[in-house]
Amino acid sequence: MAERAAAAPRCAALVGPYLSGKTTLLESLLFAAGAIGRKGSVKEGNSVGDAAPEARARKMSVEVSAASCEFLGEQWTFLDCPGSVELGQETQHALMVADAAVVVCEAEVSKALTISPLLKFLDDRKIPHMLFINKMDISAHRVREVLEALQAISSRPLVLRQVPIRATDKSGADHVTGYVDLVSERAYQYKPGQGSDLIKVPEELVEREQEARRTMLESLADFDDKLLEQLLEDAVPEKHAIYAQLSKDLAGDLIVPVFLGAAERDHGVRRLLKALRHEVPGPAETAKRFGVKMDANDTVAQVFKTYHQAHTGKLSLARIWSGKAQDGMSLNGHRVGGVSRMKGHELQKLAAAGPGDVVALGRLDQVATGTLLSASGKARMGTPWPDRLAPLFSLAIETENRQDEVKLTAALARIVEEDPSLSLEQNPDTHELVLWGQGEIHLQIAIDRLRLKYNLPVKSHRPQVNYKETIRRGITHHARYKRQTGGHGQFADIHVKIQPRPRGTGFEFVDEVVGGSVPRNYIPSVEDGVREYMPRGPLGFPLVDFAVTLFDGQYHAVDSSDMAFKTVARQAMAEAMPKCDPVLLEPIFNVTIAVPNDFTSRVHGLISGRRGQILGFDAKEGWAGWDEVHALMPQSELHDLIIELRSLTLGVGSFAWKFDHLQELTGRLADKIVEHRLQPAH
Ligand SMILES: Nc1nc2c(ncn2[C@@H]2O[C@H](COP(=O)(O)OP(=O)(O)OP(=O)(O)O)[C@@H](O)[C@H]2O)c(=O)[nH]1
Ligand SMILES: [Mg+2]
Repeated sequence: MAERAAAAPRCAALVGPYLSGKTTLLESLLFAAGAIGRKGSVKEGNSVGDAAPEARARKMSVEVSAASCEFLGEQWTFLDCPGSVELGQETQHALMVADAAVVVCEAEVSKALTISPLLKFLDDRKIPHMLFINKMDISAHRVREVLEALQAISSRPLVLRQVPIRATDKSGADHVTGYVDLVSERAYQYKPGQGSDLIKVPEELVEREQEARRTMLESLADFDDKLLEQLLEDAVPEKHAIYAQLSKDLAGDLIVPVFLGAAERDHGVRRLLKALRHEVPGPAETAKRFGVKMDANDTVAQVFKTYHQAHTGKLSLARIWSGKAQDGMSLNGHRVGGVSRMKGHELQKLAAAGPGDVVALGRLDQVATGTLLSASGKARMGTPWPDRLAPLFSLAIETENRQDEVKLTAALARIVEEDPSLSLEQNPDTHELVLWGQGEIHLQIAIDRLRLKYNLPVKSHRPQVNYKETIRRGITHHARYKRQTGGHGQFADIHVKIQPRPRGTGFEFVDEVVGGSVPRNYIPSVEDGVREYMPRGPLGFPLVDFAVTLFDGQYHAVDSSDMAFKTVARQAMAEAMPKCDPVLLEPIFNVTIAVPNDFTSRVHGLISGRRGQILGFDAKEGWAGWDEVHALMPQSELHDLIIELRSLTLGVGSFAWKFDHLQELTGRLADKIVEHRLQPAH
């Protein structure tokens, strides 16, 4: 390969399904680059990625970890992203600054589908990406089969860059011992912890190698007329031309190169690192791809992750698009308190960082993840920042120790700042503090964080459903309140008409008093009394959709008061409402479930099994091979819907929801809910 000037610092995101080996790959990449002397592992809890205690405890990544290193004189930052579908927002944010993504997946046919939403995200934004098929050491499938399964879900052509060399051991088991590189046509034998040995292409592989090479070249020829001509004439294209074409097609997200390996054994990792070095575009091209509008001499940086750490305070992880970021400078009007490179939890202070660098900017207290910072304050981003993921799962939480409540609010604010796909709701009906997120694991991680990082143990439980109640029958009622206590007494007397109102029209208070039987100034007190009763009707739930008309009453010149009229109104409601045929109302949501169409019929079963009503289904716009099923479903059935939906769909199914209406609920289910509500414990 020809000598070239060192490229600007580049950044690659390691993404892909849960437990596919991204954090292990990061460790191996850092080791191969010489950035760490000894390899740690996820199992032993000493890897560079996953340094947070919540990650160590679960042996999974819980947030993005950044690690910068130098490889052959060039600066790299790898962003090790969590694979769990519940932590997808982290991955999306990392991808918004990366020059390329390495999609790490397992050599498993049945798991191919799991990368489908990720590929969609990458292709929608034309983010260059390659596949690293990991765990080749334990794969039971042929590369060809895995590739076929992956190709079925990739809208871009996959271009295999290596073919494996296999050998049979004494027990008769088949192992990958090396690979043939399809561009250089060189064969390598893996050696643990070191660069592979160059060997002769094994005799029996020559034919397969030739065929795979031809397939690779044909894929490239689709994007280059000259190459197409050469292939048609059976001419052998030059290697440097092939490399140039590969870089160009990767940069344009036209093809997806595929590499093979086993991160845990360092197999194929140096090859991957070299491919990154030669083929990944630099920060200037990436900023252009994202449509960053900036002045050449401005300092511009994109914040894509926020950390709160005990010893450093707030850190805003940012990619510098242009200019020089320095301690003490002002970005968007905020003063930068330190610039450091990260390697897991290790920080290395820098005097300044330049274009392409990924650095933690200290103490930008007012700056949120997703902010494009600039010295001028004028830089703008073209590609919109990904939307905050809509919440899918919730738990009501409370501190184990009552005196911690104030601390809880502050800690949760930080946790939500670190992970915007979490949110909080103070439910006005049930008075619960509800934590919303993407799934059960997502919330458990947040709860771990409260305990481990903020020393705040919390209890969690399934949130209550926002049941309401209404009446089905109207009556008129007369109520009188009279007390004689010492000096002057209390007196109020009213006649009210109570009537049901149509669903969704709420409460109405009507004043039909004539001739001053209830003086003007007491009428608002009557309404107040009625409203005071409303949060807890005869069935124990908030009352909605009814009208109270005050049409007559009596007062006493001395003994009547606002308080007396308020009390009599409350009393009237308590006496009359149980006679108005009260009925429970349950919230019904409009739900849209999105799944690959192989699963559509299962989703129908899922909906009907949860008292849902299917409204119809159609193809999901912009998502080849996916359906959307529309349904009405009761809120009480939505709590763990995402859990069952994911287990039915290899984790890729998701849903959107919004409140639709309240619907009467009668029969045994309603009786049980009311009975539970009216228990003395409540
Ligand atoms: N056999 C084998 N196991 C591997 C390989 N790479 C990783 N593993 C194992 O796979 C498991 C998951 O590895 P991680 O590196 O934590 O995977 P990850 O993709 O970072 O996981 P998440 O970030 O939680 O999605 C660990 O037990 C690793 O030891 C490999 O090449 N071969
Ligand atoms: Mg990981």
